Amino acid sequence: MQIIPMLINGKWVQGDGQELINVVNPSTGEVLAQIKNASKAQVDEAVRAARHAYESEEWRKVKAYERGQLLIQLAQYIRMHAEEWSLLECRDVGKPLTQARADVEAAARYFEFYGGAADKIMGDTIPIEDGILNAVVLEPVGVTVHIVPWNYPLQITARSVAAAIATGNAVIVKSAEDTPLTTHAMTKWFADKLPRGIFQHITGLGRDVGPFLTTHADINHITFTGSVPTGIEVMKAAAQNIVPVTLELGGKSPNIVFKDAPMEQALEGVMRAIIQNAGQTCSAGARLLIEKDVKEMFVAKLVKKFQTLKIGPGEADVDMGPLLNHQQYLKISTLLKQAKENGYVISGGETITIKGYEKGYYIQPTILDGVDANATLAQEEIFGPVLTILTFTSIDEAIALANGTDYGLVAGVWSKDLDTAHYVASRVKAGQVFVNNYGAAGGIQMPFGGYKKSGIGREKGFVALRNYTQMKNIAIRYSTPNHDSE
Ligand code: TXE
Repeated sequence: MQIIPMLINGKWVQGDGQELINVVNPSTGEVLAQIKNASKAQVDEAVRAARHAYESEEWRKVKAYERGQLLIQLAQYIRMHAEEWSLLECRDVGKPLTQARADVEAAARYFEFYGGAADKIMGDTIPIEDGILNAVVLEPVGVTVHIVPWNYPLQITARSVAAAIATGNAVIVKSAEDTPLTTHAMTKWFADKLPRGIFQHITGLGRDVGPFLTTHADINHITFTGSVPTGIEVMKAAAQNIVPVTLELGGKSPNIVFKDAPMEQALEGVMRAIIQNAGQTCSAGARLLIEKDVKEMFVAKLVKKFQTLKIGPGEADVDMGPLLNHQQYLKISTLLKQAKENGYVISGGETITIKGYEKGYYIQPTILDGVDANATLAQEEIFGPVLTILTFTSIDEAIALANGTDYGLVAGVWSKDLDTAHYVASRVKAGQVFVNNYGAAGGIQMPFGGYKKSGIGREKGFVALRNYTQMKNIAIRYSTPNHDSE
């Protein structure tokens, strides 16, 4: 069985930890590979190597456009090996191949986008007075730590790593214990293309290895995507050394459907928003807010659509794959059991056993109705294909429901009326609002991040480059030669 090695200080090494941690294909239960925990000493070595590489003349001398070219080469390499990387992601996460292929293409686009941006990260000049040139320059922050979750491992690694390398930082990635495979593939590519220590990969259980990184005194930034409780831990750890964080912590995002919505598009949009990646998406459309007048019609059609979905192993390229692991499966099947006992399930609600794939973590896509807006099922992230319906009778009630959770990542508004759409978009507390679509095909270029407990800061787009740069103001006094000679 392959033990996925880490890349630390230019060397391929296994974690010092004794325990072998299985990396499992959620579609089949097959063990794909194993990892070991990095020790504190290994994390220290990685941080020291990153610091040394970052401060080196060798890295300083790499021109901005050369960093960009390197990232664009990686994008090209990813496209050339798209099928191989898609299969890795499909097996590691359990996602349908079509989704895995979209993730691989998105990763290529992140490297291309930030590769293109590398030599266009411009500062500013500020007028002060005659004899002073005041320049604002953007410098790299230094050593950046990237803690990646398991739901979109390749995309989420790519989006922050690409921005951090484009801006000239030294990067340490901690992959999620369940899904290290595509990060390992990326590490193999970077290994001989970058100076030693500029890109490193650490493996291990988050609760054990994560704090070695997040409490380290010699790192300069942490990008974390994951749950709210772990986000709080990361933020507390970072506070000890006044290290800035970018946090993306998921949501309970609403799709708000008005009676004048483009109905067929809304139906498809609402369904896709919750079944994509089996609902294990930070921006999943987990709540349907539906106007009372059209509820019966809309929900009847939605139930029909849900019931035609094909569920199965990722490699069969079905509509929906399994959940990621036993922990997620247990959590969600327990919630569904309670929902059934309370009479909320109007479609789905059962676990599924698929012949030949009995060890896979399959559940039916599920719709819940009758849940109180303040109940856990309508408030907390479930992170599975479970849609909770809430009903409204006025636009202000819709907005209050949309804003009535601790989260604020994404919202969808479905209405043909410009006034309605714009009014809602301006009042919903969410980092991204989509009108008559949901997700805008991924949106590499669009700032992404949350209001409230959905996080701090923004990823994606040009704005994310700011996460990895430090602003320095340089004021230069000069005098004219004639004045000097007087
Ligand atoms: O998350 P964690 P888990 C949510 C989702 C899911 C729940 C639990 O609701 O059901 O979180 O999933 C690393 N210091 N999201 O337990 O713990 C860990 O190794 C540093 C939403 O997987 O947040 C992994 O790499 N790192 C989310 C990453 O943090 C630590 C995506 C996420 O783990 C750590 C994933 C620590 N103390 C889960 N503990 C989204 N926003 O999309 C763990 N990690």
